[in-house]
Amino acid sequence: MSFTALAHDQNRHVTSSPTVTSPSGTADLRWDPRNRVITATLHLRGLQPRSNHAAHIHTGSCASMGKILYPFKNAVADAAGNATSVATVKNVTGGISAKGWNVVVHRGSTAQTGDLLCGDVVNSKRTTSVSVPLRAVPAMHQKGA
Ligand SMILES: [Cu+2]
Repeated sequence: MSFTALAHDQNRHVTSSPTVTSPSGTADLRWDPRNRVITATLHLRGLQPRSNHAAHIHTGSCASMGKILYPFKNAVADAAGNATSVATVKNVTGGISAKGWNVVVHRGSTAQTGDLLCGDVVNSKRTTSVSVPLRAVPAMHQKGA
């Protein structure tokens, strides 16, 4: 974010062009050992307004993504490009994996649209609550699933 002073050029009326932001977000995973349910909540920002994104927990890592493990409800951005989505996963006896999971937000409404954001789930202390930062997936890593 830069706050460079804008030249006040009266001849170039600047209409409300949207601020260019890059997508980012977090995924908060919480495991309740009593009912063995993982509740995962995506918080996304910087999306295209009204865009629709498939999101999943995949096996593997962001660098080497595996198959879909748990689906989120599709995340639908509001007019400001923000979105939230929840996944509820039942019968998880082992809790949040120490490694080998990653959270993926896809570019469009299906898993075949490529990968927009990804974050590796790291839970080496085996806690019941993990916050996963999501980062843009470089185009070179696009696999489309
Ligand atoms: Cu996926």
